[in-house]
Amino acid sequence: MKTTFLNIDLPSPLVLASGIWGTSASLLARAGAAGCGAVTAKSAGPTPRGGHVNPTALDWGHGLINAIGLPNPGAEAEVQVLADARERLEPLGVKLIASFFADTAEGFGQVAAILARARPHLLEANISCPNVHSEFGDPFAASAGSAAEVAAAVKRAVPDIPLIVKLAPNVPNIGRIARAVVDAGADAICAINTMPGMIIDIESGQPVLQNRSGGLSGPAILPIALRSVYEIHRAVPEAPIVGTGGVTRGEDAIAMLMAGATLVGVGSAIHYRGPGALTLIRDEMDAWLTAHGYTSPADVIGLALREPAYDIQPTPAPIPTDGSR
Ligand code: RRO
Repeated sequence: MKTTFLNIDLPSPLVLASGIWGTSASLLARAGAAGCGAVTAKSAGPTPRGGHVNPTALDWGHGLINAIGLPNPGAEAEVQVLADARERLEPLGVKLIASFFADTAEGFGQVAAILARARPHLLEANISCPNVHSEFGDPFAASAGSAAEVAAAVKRAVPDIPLIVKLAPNVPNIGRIARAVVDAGADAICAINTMPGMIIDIESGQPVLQNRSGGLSGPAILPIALRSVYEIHRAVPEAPIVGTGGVTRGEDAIAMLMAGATLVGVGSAIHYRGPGALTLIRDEMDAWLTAHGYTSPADVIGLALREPAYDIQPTPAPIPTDGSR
């Protein structure tokens, strides 16, 4: 299950997605010991934030919805969390991804420069949180121009740590945004963040989340993530992708690789399958690859973009002769 991403060797293609288990060094280390190749910390911003008021998360039956609201200790305090996590992950060979946000492109660069003191292996610019619209306006991921500005500002501030940019699914052409971000200097793409949505409690006639809307994750968004990754791989074949969204089983992760991902992010699956989810998914992937004669996860990357080797012309339905049509 060994994998290479941007010339960095990882013991597994699975990545702990940001926002799940990523709030302390001990949780990040626990995820690292459970089958990940890399773990992503919860996004940190320029200053400490408390996040939104409860209710902030809900299992609505086909997935989760959250509006946690970017709670974090601020970049300066996050440096220690990342440095501790890195030390604990080192013996496992598991790599650390520092996730961060800001409210201006230059701010992204400044936060990245602070977090870089902890020497994370990778940086992930979170330009796609769906839950702070009322404070920050449209996410930077909403347009190619603003997304590219962030990528360029971070690369100027921290040229020597590879940069992943995390994109939003709710755009008309995610491939075009990925192209702009990579042309501006990003090394890789993470897709997707959660999908904006709302759950309404019909007894009170009110949205359940205090923030009213939130981000959907879990099994319901897997097809959205697969399509996004496929479109990005088509538009920017040279950029590796962390395919994230709705991966709950090993088979989902295989589909994500086939869509064009090099690594596979896992988040809500930990809610569904418990702390052992990452190990289960990794072992299921391994078993599927072996059963199908593949020797490495890399063997199936992008398979879904090939022209089908078989005739997929549908057989026309027979035209009824009894006058029924
Ligand atoms: O904290 C959140 O509410 C949050 C973030 Br930063 C994000 O990127 N995605 C999400 O679903 N929730």
